[in-house]
Amino acid sequence: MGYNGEERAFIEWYPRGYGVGFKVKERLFETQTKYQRLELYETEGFGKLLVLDGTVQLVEVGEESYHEPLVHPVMLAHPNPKKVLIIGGGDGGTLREVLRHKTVEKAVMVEIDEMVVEVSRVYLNVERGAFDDPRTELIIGDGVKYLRETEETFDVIIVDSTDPVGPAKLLFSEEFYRSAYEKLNERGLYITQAGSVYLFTNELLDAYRVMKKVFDDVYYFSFPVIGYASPWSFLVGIKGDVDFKKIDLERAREIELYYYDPERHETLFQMPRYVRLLLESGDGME
Ligand code: AG3
Repeated sequence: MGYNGEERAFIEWYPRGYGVGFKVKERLFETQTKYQRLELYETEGFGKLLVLDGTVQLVEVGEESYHEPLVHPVMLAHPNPKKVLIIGGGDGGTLREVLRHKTVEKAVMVEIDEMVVEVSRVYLNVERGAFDDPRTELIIGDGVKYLRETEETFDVIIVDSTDPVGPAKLLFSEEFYRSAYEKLNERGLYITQAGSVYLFTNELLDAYRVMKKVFDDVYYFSFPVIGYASPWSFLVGIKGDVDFKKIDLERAREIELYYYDPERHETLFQMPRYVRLLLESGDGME
């Protein structure tokens, strides 16, 4: 894990010694926030790199390869997403993509760590005005508690958290899924990032099984994300009458996209064969 000053590289180490790294020009800073260790680097070719507790959150060049598939498929599968909740997402990239949808009247973002928001605002070219959008409501607080207690309901809930293996584990619990289900409107979609397909396969399978207990339907998909151990997995929970395999292409055409291709939506569902079989083997179980 970490920064190798000699080689001037930052490498994130995954299980079994799999590394994802960037050559860096310099470390801009490192600090311990109330919740986690935050590091910021200037990389050689990918802009700034944001690291939390040793894990890569994003590089500026290519962050859309994560934020686009996290946001647009669910937004375009919902017939009219007006109210959206984001849990985590402190850098503002998810919020920025949500606000590109004209249907959105209100986007609530609940981030636990104010420092991540502050650092991103000042140093990163990611939020691009999203925090100042009049439709945005930014809450610094605990997403689990917020979801349990809020009286508001949402069309889409997006969990942009750290991995299912660390402090964010609670966001992958049955209790949390149940409060999300409860706070979705009659028709709603829930999406969470679910880790590296190859390196966190067990966590992905666990999350899928638990989500199946709670949501009316659950879909999985993967996407190659720059900066993470790809392919990266995403899980979608459905409430009510929504078909995640179908999206609104007309609305999609109003948004210029670089990575996620709405005209090839069906290619999202591509999984390595053994993972698909593992996921499907749980389908019949209750
Ligand atoms: N949220 C997802 C971080 C997961 C990365 N995991 C890892 N590198 N091990 C990132 C925040 C982007 N908005």
